[in-house]
Amino acid sequence: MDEAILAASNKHPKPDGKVFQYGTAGFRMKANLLDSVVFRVGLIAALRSRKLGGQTIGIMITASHNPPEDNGVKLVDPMGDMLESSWEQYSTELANAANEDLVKVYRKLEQDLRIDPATPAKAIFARDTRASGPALVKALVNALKESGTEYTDYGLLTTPQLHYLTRCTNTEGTPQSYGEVSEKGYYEKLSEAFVRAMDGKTTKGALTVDCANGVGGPKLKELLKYLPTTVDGGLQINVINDDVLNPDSLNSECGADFVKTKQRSPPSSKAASNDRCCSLDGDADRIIFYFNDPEHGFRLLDGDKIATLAATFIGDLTRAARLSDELRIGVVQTAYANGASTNYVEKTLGFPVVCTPTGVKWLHHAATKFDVGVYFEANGHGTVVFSPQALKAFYTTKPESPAQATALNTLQALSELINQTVGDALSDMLLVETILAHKVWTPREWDTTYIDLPNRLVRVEVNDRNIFKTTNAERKLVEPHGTQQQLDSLVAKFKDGRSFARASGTEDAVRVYAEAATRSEADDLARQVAALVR
Ligand code: NG1
Ligand code: ZN
Repeated sequence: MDEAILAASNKHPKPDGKVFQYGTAGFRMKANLLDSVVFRVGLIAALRSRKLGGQTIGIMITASHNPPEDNGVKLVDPMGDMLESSWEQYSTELANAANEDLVKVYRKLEQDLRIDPATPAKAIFARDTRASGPALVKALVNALKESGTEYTDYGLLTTPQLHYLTRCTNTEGTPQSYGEVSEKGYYEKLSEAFVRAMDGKTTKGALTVDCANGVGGPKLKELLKYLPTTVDGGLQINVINDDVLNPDSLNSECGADFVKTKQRSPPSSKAASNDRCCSLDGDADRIIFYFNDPEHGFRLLDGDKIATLAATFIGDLTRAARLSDELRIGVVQTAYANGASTNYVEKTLGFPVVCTPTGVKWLHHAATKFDVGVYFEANGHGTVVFSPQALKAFYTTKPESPAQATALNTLQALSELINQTVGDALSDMLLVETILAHKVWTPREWDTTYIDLPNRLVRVEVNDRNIFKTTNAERKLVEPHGTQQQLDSLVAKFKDGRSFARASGTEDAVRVYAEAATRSEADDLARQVAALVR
């Protein structure tokens, strides 16, 4: 087998002098540099699967919101969560092994991790719509074959669909079964749960969905075939930016990242004032909502607003279901969450807020400490996770009134509708539609639940971003020495000022975030902190 792996790896040689790192989003870079990395990720999947007694590992080839010429690859653990942190290091090691040492490093990992090479290995994989995807799939398949890994190629999928299928595959035929192991099973699960959660309520007007010209487009259109139409009180959806034939259009002038960073609708949107709109990102694991207010212009309903909406609704339901004393609801955010949202959750809703470092795996982990853990990054990546106790309470509590029965029924439906493995734009979209329908809210009513503090996010190019070391969920700098004191004294000059600087995990830059009482003060503070770290 070693000779076969070596021979195959020689067809996917590592480019000279390139250093790779498994970061918050796996490996991500210009697609033409990825061939060797994807091959080696295939080998890691084999090791990981064998280490876990032959459970199936997921592999997703995508670069999410990055430009079309980029691509990336990430691994999914058996329950559909992100690869366990300690394995990021092993992946990095194998990706950086010299061509001639590859088999040696592979076998050494196998030995060090006490992996029995005789254990069967299984993997499933999918890709987004990028033009570079099929060639990278070939590299992956070569590694899976030569490492003796049994695999299923699911073709094009959204990232959360691959997470769903990974979990379904590993729980099939057990009491923890997560759903039917097929793409169709995903649509059926979502649509059945949606109809049940809506409980006869209807949405008002259409929702315009911008699919970033990515894989979310065809998958949303597929999902719509399973959902009830407006005639039976279902959804009215206008799909835009669903061109997957022209690869250059991906994430171009559209998509969640464009809308969030440019603070404007995609130019292609024909939505009228006050119309509900949302944008997915390139692999449909992020979603943000927005609308154009005739008085105040563009209004963004970001991940913070989705989190507060979900926490409010689930909080109301648990009270109506008489479960609020036994179930702990909490919200997990990162330092990028707007201060007004944190304040709203703690003071108005009365739920605890936990702050974690950037990266969904941290948020997800913290959310599982609650019975109902609502987590969203401000950029729209997130979901709600339910503890086994919460699920048990939803399904076994004997209702003593019709109102309690209804609330329990809706909670059960939500636990099916919400993707428990990872943030899922399609599932989150249906969740928001459900809540707005129940509350009979327009986006404007949702928007006015609290008012965001003006804020500014700046990307600062520095010589070496690795000198910036943080603590306290990335909110304080410990290195370079003295910088935090200077930052603190800048912040002190601004009313409601808050600012932090951290090295990006996905780009070669430092990000500076600032918020303050007014727009100009937030801009000013961001500028001053950027100058400090530059
Ligand atoms: P970095 O580059 O580490 O700031 C960005 C996003 C994260 C997360 C990751 C993974 C911001 C400020 N940061 O991380 O929220 O989504 O990419 O894609 O949006
Ligand atoms: Zn994404």
